Amino acid sequence: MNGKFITVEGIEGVGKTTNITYVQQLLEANGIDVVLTREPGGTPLGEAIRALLLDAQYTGMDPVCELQLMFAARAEHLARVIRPALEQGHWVLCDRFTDATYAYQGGGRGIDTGIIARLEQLVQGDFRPDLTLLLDVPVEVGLARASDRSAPDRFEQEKVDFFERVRQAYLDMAGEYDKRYRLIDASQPLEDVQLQLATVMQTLHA
Ligand code: T5A
Repeated sequence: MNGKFITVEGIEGVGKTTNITYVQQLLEANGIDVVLTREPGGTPLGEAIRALLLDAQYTGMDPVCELQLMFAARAEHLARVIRPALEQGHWVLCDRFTDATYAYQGGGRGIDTGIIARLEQLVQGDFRPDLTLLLDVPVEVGLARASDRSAPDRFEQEKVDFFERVRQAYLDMAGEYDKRYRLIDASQPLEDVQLQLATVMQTLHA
């Protein structure tokens, strides 16, 4: 595959959606064709699964059901969008990917990471992101930003403890996979966050 696969991760309200288009602009300014996509979602079937996953009427969904829906949407996304785009030489910029599963279903829900790794192997084989931008803020900052913006979805109804575990799982992965991860302090004003992102993306071209 010719293109690079870049993922953007972090807890709710950290600024992924706000900043991913900025990263897209940085890449496009360097003449790179970018496919912007998201998880769960990214395909018609994936977006239908996303609607089920975020719908607050399914509060209390069984964690194993939730886990399998994440990977079901991902299999479709890989087959129809991500792999074909990379094979055509595009770079793919994805708002969340499998690290979100390790963080939310692993860290947050407490599902054994060995089980997640088995599903990851089934769905992805050895395929992994080339770069992961982890936007990090304290949980209370992220939740306040998210709640200012819209009514809470099924995940946003979780308690602070849940998001503390999710954040810690992300920080643990950033430590373990330090070659792939770049940690961005997203508690700063937006201009400072974007300066950090521009610096990281510059080193990618160098
Ligand atoms: N999920 C997903 C799993 O459990 N497992 C998985 O495997 C996957 C793939 C998806 C949900 O699914 C879960 C995780 C999620 O709960 P989502 O909509 O993709 O949901 O994710 P959310 O985190 O809910 O997305 P949000 O839109 O809430 O958060 P963002 O995108 O991080 O934040 P954004 O950009 O919308 O910004 C939020 C607000 O903050 C402001 C923005 O203007 C906006 O109003 N803001 C700032 N304000 C001040 N300073 C800054 N630096 C700011 N940056 C942004």
